[in-house]
Amino acid sequence: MIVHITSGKKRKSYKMKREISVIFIIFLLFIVSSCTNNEQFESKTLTQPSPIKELPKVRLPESNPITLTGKIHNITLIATRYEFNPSIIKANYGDKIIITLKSQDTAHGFSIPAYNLNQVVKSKETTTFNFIADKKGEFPFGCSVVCGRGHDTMLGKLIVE
Ligand SMILES: [Cu+2]
Repeated sequence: MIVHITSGKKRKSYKMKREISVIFIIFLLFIVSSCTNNEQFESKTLTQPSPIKELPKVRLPESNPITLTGKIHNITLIATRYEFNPSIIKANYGDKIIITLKSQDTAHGFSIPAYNLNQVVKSKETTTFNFIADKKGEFPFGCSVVCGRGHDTMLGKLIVE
């Protein structure tokens, strides 16, 4: 093909043109291949469920990180107008508390809002329930059934250390 080209200048310009065209072809090939890759990727995502990505290693808070002590407090709690006896319940963090709530007169309730606990005992009946002392601190409890004039003063305290 370069038979008729005689001058060095012409040969040089031809060489340059050839180089440019080669670069251009490579560039075209690159574009075409990247386009076809994209198409393949798109069709993959349309027809196949995306592969499950490994979740980032975030340390989630444990749902119940409390270590149980194994200790059980069996408490008989007498409810009368207008007091609980005992009015103070002490436990250590992680203890289990079993309360036998006895009404000696009318219906009463035993409510610890901080523990989201509310148990009602019918007139002169007994009810038993339990919970884990999984919050540290001092938590007031009170009667949750309006039992008379002094109902609002029918209070006690749970102390978890
Ligand atoms: Cu009451």
